[in-house]
Amino acid sequence: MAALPLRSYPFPPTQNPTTKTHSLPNSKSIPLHSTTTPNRQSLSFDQAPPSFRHHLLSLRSSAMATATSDGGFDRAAAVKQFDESRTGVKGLVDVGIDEIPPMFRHNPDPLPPAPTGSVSVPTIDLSLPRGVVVDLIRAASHEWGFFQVINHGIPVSVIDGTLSAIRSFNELPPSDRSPYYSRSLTGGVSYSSNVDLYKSSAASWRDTIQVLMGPARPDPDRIPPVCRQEILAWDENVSQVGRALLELMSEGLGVGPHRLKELTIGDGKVMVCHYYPPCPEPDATMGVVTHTDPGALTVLVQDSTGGLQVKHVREDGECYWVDVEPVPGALVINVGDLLQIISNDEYKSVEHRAVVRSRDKSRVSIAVFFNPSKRGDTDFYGPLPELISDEKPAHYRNFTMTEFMGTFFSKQLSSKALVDHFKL
Ligand SMILES: O=C(O)CCC(=O)C(=O)O
Repeated sequence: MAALPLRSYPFPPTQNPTTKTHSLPNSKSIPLHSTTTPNRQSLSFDQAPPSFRHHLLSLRSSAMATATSDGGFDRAAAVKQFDESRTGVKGLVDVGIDEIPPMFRHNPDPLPPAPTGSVSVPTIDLSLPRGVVVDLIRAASHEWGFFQVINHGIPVSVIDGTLSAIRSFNELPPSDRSPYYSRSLTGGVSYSSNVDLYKSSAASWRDTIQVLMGPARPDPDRIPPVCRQEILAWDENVSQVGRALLELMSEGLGVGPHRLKELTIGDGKVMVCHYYPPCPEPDATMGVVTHTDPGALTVLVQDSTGGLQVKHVREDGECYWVDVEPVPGALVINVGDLLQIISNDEYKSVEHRAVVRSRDKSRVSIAVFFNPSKRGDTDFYGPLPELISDEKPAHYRNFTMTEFMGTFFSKQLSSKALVDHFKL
């Protein structure tokens, strides 16, 4: 992650993001025709306007090989040229590459996938009696840090429509997407590839729209029209589910239903809408590298492609990557670092990643990160006092959100060190 506005991922800023003084880049100059008519087709190279074709061709050659004078690979130059193309990873696919550029190559991960059918992330039916749901969520949050929920109240048609709107934006002609491309989150909305592009050692195969949804929403005009209504409605829907889950998880800690909400968790929200284009060499790259989520709670929806994997230590001590199998209509919930700390390790923040699965299919997922909106110098976070006793002393010290976020942004996205940093 680079410059300051970018540092909002996955924490919303404390200032009001509706300030209109900066980009969404050129938002006032985006031609109407490019945004009011959703184009649900991918653009082939031949269909691109001639000026853009030239741009795409130079992008292809520079992304494939950016040579240094000693014959080596100049990663910094490749990254810069890729970023300046302003069309993301999808822009590479649009020009028909048949191998991935070196800057996207990752080292293989030695951890094996779990044997098929041996273990699976729990799926919890929220329509079961409340006491049963609380117990199931408590157990899943403790053992897995991840679970899926069904019967959460969001219709499948809304889920499908939202995922499809995100896909539509990413499959607009490149010349229609690129005016939105920006690493700046000033204004509360950005579209770019790899939030940590300039920091990571290998880029990942994804493009992302980020929207800071709380405590204040951005000016809706900054969200691309082709997915605007869907993104705003998704925020409404997920916020309701998020609040309900926080109550259930609060009860699961034995501190009453409102304790976590009192900490303003649920009010600070960032939505990230990921698009993973089809990939000519899926096994050579990653969608999202191994990481834990720094905030309190994440609510994610994914399409039917699959690719999200959770690191899980089985009862026999073996550690595996376990697929979070797409369940139609389900939401994926996971505990973040902050909630692990607040719960004094009752709930676990678990490492996860997204692998790239398909040579010919794109994948869409939308994650909403919930964080406290109270960020003052006297607002301290740490293990809830109710959970601390002589038998169960505090595992972490208290800190302000300023210190917490500063620590997060000083590490790479893949780091697991945030929780350790505050350990006593
Ligand atoms: O796309 C996914 O399934 C995972 C996304 C994710 O882990 C993240 O945004 O932090």
